[in-house]
Amino acid sequence: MKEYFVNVPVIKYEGKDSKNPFAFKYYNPDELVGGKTMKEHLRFTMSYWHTLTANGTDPFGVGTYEKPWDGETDPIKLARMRLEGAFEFMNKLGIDYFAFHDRDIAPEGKDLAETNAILDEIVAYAKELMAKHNKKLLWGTANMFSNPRFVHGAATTCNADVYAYAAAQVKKALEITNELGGENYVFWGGREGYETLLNTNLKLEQDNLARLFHMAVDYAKKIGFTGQFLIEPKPKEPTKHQYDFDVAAVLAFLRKYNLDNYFKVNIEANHATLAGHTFQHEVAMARINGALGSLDINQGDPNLGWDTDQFPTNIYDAALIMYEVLKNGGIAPGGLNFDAKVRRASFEAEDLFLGYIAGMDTLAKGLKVAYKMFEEGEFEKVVEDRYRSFSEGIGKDIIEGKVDFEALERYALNNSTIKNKSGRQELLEAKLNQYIFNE
Ligand code: XLS
Ligand code: CA
Ligand code: CA
Repeated sequence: MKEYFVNVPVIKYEGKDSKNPFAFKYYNPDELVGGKTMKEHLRFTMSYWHTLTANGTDPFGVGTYEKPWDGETDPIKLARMRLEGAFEFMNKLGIDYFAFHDRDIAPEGKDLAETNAILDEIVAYAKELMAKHNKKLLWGTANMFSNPRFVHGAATTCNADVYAYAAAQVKKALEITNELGGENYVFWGGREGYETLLNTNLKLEQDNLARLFHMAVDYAKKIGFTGQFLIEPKPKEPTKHQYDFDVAAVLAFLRKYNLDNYFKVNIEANHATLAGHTFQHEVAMARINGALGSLDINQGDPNLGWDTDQFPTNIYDAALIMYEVLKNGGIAPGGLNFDAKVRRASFEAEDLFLGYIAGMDTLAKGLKVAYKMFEEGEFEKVVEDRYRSFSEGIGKDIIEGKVDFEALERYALNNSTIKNKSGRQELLEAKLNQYIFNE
């Protein structure tokens, strides 16, 4: 097969003192961390859209990225070249998984029938290349936000014809995800929200969204798709109010519509910060609710404040996220998907590899720091001690449901000395630094 990224070698682990930009300094795929290899812990995944399809366009200017297939005008040939490039890209980085939207891998035709036929042709080729290169699909999804038909939404549109189209598109996306052995299926509702309540039936839109999810669950059963369904929260962008605002909003929605047994969440770092949360908050919220599905690992820029989808280089986030993942017992069948793009000015094809290397090294280091924190249990012990009052006396009675308002009032009236203890945040943050510096 033709080589596309000719200036980039196979990326190997060279250790922390390496000066080679095309080498891993911390990600050593076969290194054991607590009985599992780094590769097994991290389940790194290539995002098809940012890596193969994006061109660096921003609201003020056209694309800048240079790609080996530039100049190819036949859309089918272009799709096939990108697919070949995708496998070379994964091979060179040692990434086993990819994730894609239906419209990333194949162009649309003149109508739905032709679009589906083109998709089938490309999916068949993807299946062949997956077998040849031993690659797996972490998740598939339907892009129901780029085409102008979704101007009023997809599952939350005011137009029933568009709703039917969206349903047909999800049906097909589920079929191809199943065909490629996808381990998950993601819903990100780019246009599922609203701009003004002056023209919006809030209840009908959310009821219809739930109807589409139920149809997806039913259809998955019908075709034997056993992958995990995921919803990806995001509070805004492109709509002002998106229904899947954050993990808490998604959980409330799932419970209201009896969907909580079928769905977990795919959490993206940059979406968490847009919702005013830390990434760790969102992951912890999902974990304690048994709903942690998968992670889109990137980071935003606090000075910009929009979804910049940058490669993750923040070691604090990496360590704290991997700490949550370890507490969760791992992330499988989800993974760590680089929903990240290089900056518009980093337009050479090599920059993409450098972005992945930076991200993979950061997460690998984060994993090692987190494993030490997890194994030594220092922070867990602090938390346990902090709540000790609930494991004895009146606290225990509260937990065991043995007391009511009257009993607690009696207790409070007879207890004239309430004493609190310091939360020691500064000490704990210094301890976290110590784990990071020493690992
Ligand atoms: C956009 C989302 C999107 C989803 C998949 O902000 O991150 O890329 O991950 O549709
Ligand atoms: Ca994402
Ligand atoms: Ca994003």
